[in-house]
Amino acid sequence: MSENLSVLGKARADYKPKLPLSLRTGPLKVLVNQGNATQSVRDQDKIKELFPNTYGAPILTFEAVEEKQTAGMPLNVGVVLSGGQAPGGHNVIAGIFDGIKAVIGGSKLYGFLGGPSGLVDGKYIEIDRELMGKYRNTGGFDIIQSGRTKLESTEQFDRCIAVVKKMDLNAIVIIGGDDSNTNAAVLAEYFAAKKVKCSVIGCPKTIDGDLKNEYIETSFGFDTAVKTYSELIGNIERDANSARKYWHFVKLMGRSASHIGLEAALQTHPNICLISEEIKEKKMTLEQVIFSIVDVVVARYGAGKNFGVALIPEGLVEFIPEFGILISELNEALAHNESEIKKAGKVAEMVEAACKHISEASAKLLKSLPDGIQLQLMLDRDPHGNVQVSLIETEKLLIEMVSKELKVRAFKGKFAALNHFFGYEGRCAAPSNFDADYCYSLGYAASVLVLHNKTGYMASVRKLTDGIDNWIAGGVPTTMMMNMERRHGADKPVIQKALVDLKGKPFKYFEKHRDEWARLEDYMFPGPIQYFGPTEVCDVTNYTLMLEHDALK
Ligand code: FBP
Repeated sequence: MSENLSVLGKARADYKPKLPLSLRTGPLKVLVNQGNATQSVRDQDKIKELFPNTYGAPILTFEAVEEKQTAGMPLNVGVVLSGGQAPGGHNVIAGIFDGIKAVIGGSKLYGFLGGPSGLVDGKYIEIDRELMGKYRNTGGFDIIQSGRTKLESTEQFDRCIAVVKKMDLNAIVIIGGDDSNTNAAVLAEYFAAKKVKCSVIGCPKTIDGDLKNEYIETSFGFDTAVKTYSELIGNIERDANSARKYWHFVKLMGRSASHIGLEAALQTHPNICLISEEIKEKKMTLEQVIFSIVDVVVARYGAGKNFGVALIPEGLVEFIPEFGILISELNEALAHNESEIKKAGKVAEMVEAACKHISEASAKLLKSLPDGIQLQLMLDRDPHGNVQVSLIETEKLLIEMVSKELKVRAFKGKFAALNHFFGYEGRCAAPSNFDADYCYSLGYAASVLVLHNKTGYMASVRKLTDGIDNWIAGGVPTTMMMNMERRHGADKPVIQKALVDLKGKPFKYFEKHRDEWARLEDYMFPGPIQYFGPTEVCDVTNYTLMLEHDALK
């Protein structure tokens, strides 16, 4: 790591993340309360059959007590950072580090290098106090790097077992999103079936905000990433309102879910914000989506405002029904005929080859798209079978189609549109105070789960808008969040993604205000994340969480 810490970086290194009261007495004095047996969100029989050893475990909640609850034995723990970066990952590791060292000084933390492949290949480093000290409260995953290898084959699992035995590990903590935590659950089940005494614990990470439910109120990193994007969007709005000559189309990361776009809209009040989940619910065609944008452009022009800001979720195309069908047909076609389709090499030939394996309607749509988008739709899926939506230039597609429609409508003004894509700009930002504290608490909670030999659990910290003292730490069985979904042309057990709830309070708030935001320049400029200063400025979390918990003041 670079030793060139900025002035802020140096000051930030001294920040002491806060823990909830239930963890503040140290891991040994934590009472683990067990709830009732649980079941998966859907497909219970199938998930139970696939996870016979780990299914049905109870929810766990931690409580600080006076008496030690268990003897302090040395723990050897391996940690993996998996998938896309999210602010606060280093603090999760710091929480695990401090937790196991508080059990007994001789405990050791190892970091597997480069994501899950480091675990399979036995590539790791020991994370000691000095190394950990350089990464506290920093963004990024660079302490041990990340990767997207999917753990799924028996051969990989057996290699993990060999590594675990050689390193004499008590536990592996996998810090990842829905797919990586699915891997963690499958690995936990495999270890349990093979009587390997090594726990597998997950931690909920992803800027996308789509790994959430009653017990996982938010995934870490969402808060910081969205605050970073909102700062940039606010700056763009101010520029648009000053120059009054451009329309800015801003695509935002977030995969299938529009949580990032919705939260950024709540923070900045743009003129347009598309919500993929709503488009799907209303079964809007691509043409209708374009018309809805053009209507706003024309109305604003009519009011003398030939400028504006539009937010576009990166997963949009998957939710426009005809695109959704095209993508799932292409997924199947590529899963079974990839070499035949890709052999051609040239886009037009690949399109021809793909069209032989998809419906007539999808073939027509694919052929009608610009070359660049055709190619982007046929790129390799990620190791989990997801289409790589961050590589599809939806913002450019929309600009092109809006321009065409404006010509059809004989638009008198000049439509000067600029495109932006915000994703990487926020994924490694230094964690907000909220993420710094939340992540540290998640890591510390993971160390308690390890101490109590729990496996197949995800660390959980709840009541996140109630003040840190009252946060409830514990563990949730990962199988509880699972259902069966189609991936890579086959049905697989996966953690159910949490998409934007159209009946939820964040969306309802947005729906109530968006027409006004479309017409007016009610822009909000959130500015940069503040780390030092009054608590109402520095410790405030995001609108999504506050609205969901009726905590918006
Ligand atoms: P995760 O689900 O792994 O947390 O992904 C987060 C994310 O930033 C998505 O928003 C985005 O689509 C994807 O990663 C891009 O990842 P990559 O840079 O590996 O293509």
